[in-house]
Amino acid sequence: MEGTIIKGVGGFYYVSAGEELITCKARGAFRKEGITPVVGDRVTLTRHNSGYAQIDTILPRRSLLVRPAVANIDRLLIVLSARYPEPDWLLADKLIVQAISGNIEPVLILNKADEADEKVLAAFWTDYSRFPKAVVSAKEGQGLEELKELIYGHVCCFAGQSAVGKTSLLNALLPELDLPVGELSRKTDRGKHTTRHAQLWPCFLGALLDTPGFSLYEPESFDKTLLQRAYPEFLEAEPCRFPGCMHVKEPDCGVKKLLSLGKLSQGRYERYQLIAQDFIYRRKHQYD
Ligand SMILES: Nc1nc2c(ncn2[C@@H]2O[C@H](COP(=O)(O)OP(=O)(O)OP(=O)(O)O)[C@@H](O)[C@H]2O)c(=O)[nH]1
Ligand SMILES: [Mg+2]
Ligand SMILES: [Zn+2]
Repeated sequence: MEGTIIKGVGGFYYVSAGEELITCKARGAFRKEGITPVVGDRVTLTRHNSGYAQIDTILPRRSLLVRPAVANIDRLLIVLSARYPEPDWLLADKLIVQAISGNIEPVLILNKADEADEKVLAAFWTDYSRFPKAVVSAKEGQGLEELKELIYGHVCCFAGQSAVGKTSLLNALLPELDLPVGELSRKTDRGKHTTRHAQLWPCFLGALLDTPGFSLYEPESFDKTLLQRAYPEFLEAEPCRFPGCMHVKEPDCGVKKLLSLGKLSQGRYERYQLIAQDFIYRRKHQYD
């Protein structure tokens, strides 16, 4: 039998197969082999006369994300909150890099448009002009039709810090779900991590995955093609002096020239520098 893992909690996997939802455990050998089934995985399973069904194999994945751990996603819906919490642009840029390295198309979503000021809106439109995107409000329903169009026919996963409104957007798109949403902690202005597990909801001829909010991620690799896809605006640059230029400290860098001509977003470039320097540091120390 074949099915899709829609949720995994405490060693149990809930697998949707046809019209059924089957509670499974993973084959014992997975652990020894260091394999972990994740939400979105297509699996084969066997049922037993007593006890839980067993996941026997994980079918080849067409994509894999590490954080959140989800498989077979086509699009990563990176949600930023216009306000409360303030948009975490650096996390968004890191998630773009992560999506691209996992072979997933990034889509930028600015939620809480009802509370957005002009500055945030302008930054969102310029910094992400080359990516598919939408400005929405889960609260007031703004932009939901555009969001639906971005989702239609794709398996999409929400990602972004706690309290940006990922679950609220899911509720706005699929009101029958009526999932619990959280508040902001008044003391820390941080989310409360209301969603605890990734879960997949089939809809719009594709699926939506809700995930817990999180705030840290470090990309593992940073090769040239990844860089070009995560920073398509760099493609406008003249060739750099060094072919392996990381556009950070090297002389005669086309990207820095683009910046000095005002043709590149200062914010995007500054955040790029942080991500690239981090990566260069980790590459240097990976065998320490
Ligand atoms: N003003 C406004 N508030 C919103 C909007 N969308 C969500 N919120 C509020 O933001 C808070 C957090 O919403 P959630 O949907 O729980 O956020 P989340 O991203 O799922 O958070 P985690 O599950 O913790 O990762 C709630 O108090 C929502 O009511 C919006 O469009 N406008
Ligand atoms: Mg949530
Ligand atoms: Zn360069």
